[in-house]
Amino acid sequence: MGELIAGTWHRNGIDGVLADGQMRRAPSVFRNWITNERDSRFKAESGRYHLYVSLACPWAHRTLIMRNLKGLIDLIDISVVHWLMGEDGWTFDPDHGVIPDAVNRAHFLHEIYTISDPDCTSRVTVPILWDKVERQIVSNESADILRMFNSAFDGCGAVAGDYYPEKHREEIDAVNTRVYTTLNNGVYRSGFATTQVAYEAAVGEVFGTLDWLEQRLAQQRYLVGSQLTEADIRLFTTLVRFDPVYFGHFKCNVRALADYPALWAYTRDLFSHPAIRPTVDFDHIKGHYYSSHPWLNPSRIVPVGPDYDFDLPSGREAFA
Ligand SMILES: N[C@@H](CCC(=O)N[C@@H](CS)C(=O)NCC(=O)O)C(=O)O
Repeated sequence: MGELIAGTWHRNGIDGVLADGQMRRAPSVFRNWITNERDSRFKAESGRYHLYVSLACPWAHRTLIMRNLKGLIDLIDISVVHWLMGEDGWTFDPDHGVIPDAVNRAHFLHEIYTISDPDCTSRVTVPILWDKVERQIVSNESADILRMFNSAFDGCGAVAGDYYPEKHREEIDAVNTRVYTTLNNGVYRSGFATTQVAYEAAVGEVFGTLDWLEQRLAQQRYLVGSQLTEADIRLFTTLVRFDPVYFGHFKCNVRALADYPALWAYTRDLFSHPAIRPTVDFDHIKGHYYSSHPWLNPSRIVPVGPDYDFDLPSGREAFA
């Protein structure tokens, strides 16, 4: 990777573009950890933490799914930003699906970062896990928030279920690494590339990984072992956006997700899960991407398709 071109962080919401045209994602800066240990600074407690999300964002989406799976709805309340990420970033402008900020009464999401750290100059991203007691951000890294939700609240009302089981951790980590680099983030690297070479490299990786996943999921219902794990949650939020957004908007159009029989059935299987289905909002997803990147879509027209039925039976139960 080359050097970051000065001044491109924050530009039009892109994380950063390197001199050779590759997009690079900025690292998350708040990395505290909630635990259930007695002397923990961020102790797991019902009602203490608040989650800020966008329904459009695949990273925030992961945390919403885990919150549902672990029965944390009554323990951790949420705010949902407006789907448009404009000049001022995320806002709480009223619209369907928006849940205003009842904790800090912010109108712009950047206010939350400033309350937490008045000198903060980092990117303002979702998700954010907020501590009402310390009045600061615990974490703005979705991968960490997933792990915290998976186990930290088990002693204070979370429902049973381990989505990062000890015996599969190595394999989950390995799958996550490939899926993150080449697919979750790969679609962004494809869409935000500013040279043909950088774009073709990224899109090649996207489809290399989709081909690999298709083979794997033709043999088994879930990515690792025989149960739903965080690896599936992390993959799902990219797959469900693939044909509606990434195929066209991010130029990931070698094949459609629906051209992959196992991956398409897998996506519908997860979509039908009672903890997952209510977290998918295609209006926020499509509205966000097609309207928030005017350099990719200057007209901001939101395509009407694809005309898919995510509710079609998946037939994946046969693997169970
Ligand atoms: N590493 C972060 C990335 C989160 C992220 O990039 N979120 C995007 C929305 S999809 C965002 O808020 N971007 C704001 C911006 O680009 O200014 C995580 O996984 O939690």
